[in-house]
Amino acid sequence: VTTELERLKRIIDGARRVLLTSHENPDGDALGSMLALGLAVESLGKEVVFFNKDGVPAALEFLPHASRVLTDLSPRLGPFDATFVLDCTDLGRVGIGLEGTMAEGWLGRTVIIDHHQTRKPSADLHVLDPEAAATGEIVYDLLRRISVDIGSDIATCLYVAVTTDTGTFRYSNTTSRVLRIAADLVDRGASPYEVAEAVYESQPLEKLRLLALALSTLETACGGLVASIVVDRAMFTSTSTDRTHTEGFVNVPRTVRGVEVAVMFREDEPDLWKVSLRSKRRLDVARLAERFGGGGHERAAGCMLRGAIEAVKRTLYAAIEEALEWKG
Ligand SMILES: [Mn+2]
Repeated sequence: VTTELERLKRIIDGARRVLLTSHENPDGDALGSMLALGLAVESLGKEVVFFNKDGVPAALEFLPHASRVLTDLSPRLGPFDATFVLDCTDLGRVGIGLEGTMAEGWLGRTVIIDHHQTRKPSADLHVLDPEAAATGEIVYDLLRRISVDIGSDIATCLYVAVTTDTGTFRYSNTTSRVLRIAADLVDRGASPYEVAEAVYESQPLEKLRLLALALSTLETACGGLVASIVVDRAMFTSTSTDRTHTEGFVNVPRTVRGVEVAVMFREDEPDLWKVSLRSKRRLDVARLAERFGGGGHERAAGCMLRGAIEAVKRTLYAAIEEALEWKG
């Protein structure tokens, strides 16, 4: 990672106009690390453009400079000398076919920065650190190395990145190092209370009404190792909500005592279910999701399944039982 950060520094030094982007359906780490790096590059006198296909979700609109994130990447904005893709292992996850644009040189040098390993390089430079809790942690390391002054705007963006990806320092990726980084970011102007209030305590009322309906379906399987909830189309209609309101729901069944795998079945189209999977310790849910054409990370993954809910549940539970080697 040290040599990659040096190469990244040289790319920044040599660039005049830079594009920053992150994965579709962005989370706090995707947007926080993207904005932090962009503001830092801008402070070095470069021109920066922020892009995310899906824009900024309401809960993250408080991020400094969030209003500058474009959702439309007009050709007139480029060409760029460099493009930084944050919090995704591959250019495809930006969601707009950037891979194809590369050939024309419009993106300039492409750099992927992520805290997950990849088997499939898709950019000129990959800065990957699976030891880092969040992409924001890697960006923090970079900014310290290139001696950018981390003011309160950048500190807030990076603090949001590391707190959201660690579940506010509760997940297994919470290290003493990321806690020290967070403390330093607070010293530089990030406010833990204001961030927590904006991210966790500013939910639209209808989202909680939807959660109440979803929780009424809570059930366990595999002798209590699995807990699941269902969000179907009738629930969206009766609460005037949509899929975006299910963000974070899968973490609720995860809190049941003894549960190893939490599942949310969300009906995106009639009888077409988006299955979100979260695990605690034993199960690699990315491998499980891959069996059904999905993917993700070891502790958080997803796939699509088609059919009536009872059949979809049976299929998934059988696969989990097999993976956990559980015998009922
Ligand atoms: Mn992340």
